[in-house]
Amino acid sequence: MHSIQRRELLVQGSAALVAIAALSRRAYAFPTQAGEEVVPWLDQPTENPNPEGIKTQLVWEDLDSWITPNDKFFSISHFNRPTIDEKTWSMEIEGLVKKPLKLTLADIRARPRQEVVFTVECSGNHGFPFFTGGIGNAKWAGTPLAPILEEAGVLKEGIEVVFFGTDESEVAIRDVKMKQNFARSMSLADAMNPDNLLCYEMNGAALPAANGSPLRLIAPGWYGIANVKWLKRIEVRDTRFMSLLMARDYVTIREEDHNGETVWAETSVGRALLKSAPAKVTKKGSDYAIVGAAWGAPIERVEVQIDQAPWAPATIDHSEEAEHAWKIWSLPWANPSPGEHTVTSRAVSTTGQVQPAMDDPLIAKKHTYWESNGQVTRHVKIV
Ligand SMILES: Nc1nc2c(c(=O)[nH]1)N[C@H]1C(S)=C(S)[C@@H](COP(=O)(O)O)O[C@H]1N2
Ligand SMILES: [Mo]
Repeated sequence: MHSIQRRELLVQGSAALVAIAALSRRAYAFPTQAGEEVVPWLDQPTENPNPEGIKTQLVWEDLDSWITPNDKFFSISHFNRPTIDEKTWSMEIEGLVKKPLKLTLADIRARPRQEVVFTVECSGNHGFPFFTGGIGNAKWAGTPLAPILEEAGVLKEGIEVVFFGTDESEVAIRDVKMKQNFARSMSLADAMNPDNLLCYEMNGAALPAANGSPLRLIAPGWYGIANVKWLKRIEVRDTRFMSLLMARDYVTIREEDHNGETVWAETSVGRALLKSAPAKVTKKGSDYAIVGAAWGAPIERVEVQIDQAPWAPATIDHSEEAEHAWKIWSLPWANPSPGEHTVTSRAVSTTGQVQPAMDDPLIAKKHTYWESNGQVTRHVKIV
């Protein structure tokens, strides 16, 4: 830590002096310090109308660890929530492969183990007033998917890999009603990413039923929807796959401007997008601070705006970091005046992208609630 501080000091010169001064006052956002209180936000999520589908949302004020414990991790179910006996469970890898495979959990556990800390966010998060805690960060463990696809031997025509869950529902399109399993796909190139895991463990424990036991896909860098739970079957196909959750739902509809002409773009939700949110305002004696998280892309910095004041740079907590995990940031708030205030954060990526404001056309001209990565403003009252 000290050597890093010294290096930053040398590189960034006097700007770093200011940063170090802030660091020494509050080097780490976590853990919560003795005597520290959280000032609750005035704007609270509204009542969840779908408690079966959306469970255990993150309560931002309670964020006090980089890893989200399993019993506090959100879970989403579009269809039913299957309970699967892992002893009789197996999964097929089939379709356009030379050698179809049938793997038991023991087979999968016997393969090389790989871990990844990955922040999963539902692309609908912040898309509704009742849905603002569809995010969590866990250490996932499993075996890489790519070598399994290689072993099965994808045929030359194979371009698409479809992941089927055990959960099912009746789906209707036009006048056709059909029983469908949850299904999402990826291009073969995306599926072969060495980060993708067939995951059986979450934060050192067996994958909980709510999060996809006995096996789920973990696709770091993708929105939650790509991370298919309760896996039943993997199939390689020679065309793009247009399931309910690829092509009809989880579709972002956005007005785009093409030389003055409006074009309506419809895109399937896929990779995660740059985002941040204030988590909480803390108070210790008369010292206030704002703590938050940033994720979805490699983060260069996070800035915070209080009321209409200029954007101020937050300090990123480097004590716990991973490529696909959220970064925790904090900012001291000197002498806030009594009364109501707004707190907004924006993340800036290493490629210079800025998290869009709510009135940016990217957000304002988006007509569906998916991929709601606009800046989050919270309201707080200082007494
Ligand atoms: N089989 C299956 N997989 C699924 C889902 C589902 O309903 N069924 N929901 C998806 C959605 S929308 C999200 S956001 C993530 C959430 O993962 P979690 O429930 O472990 O938090 O799981 C995804 N995987
Ligand atoms: Mo989701």
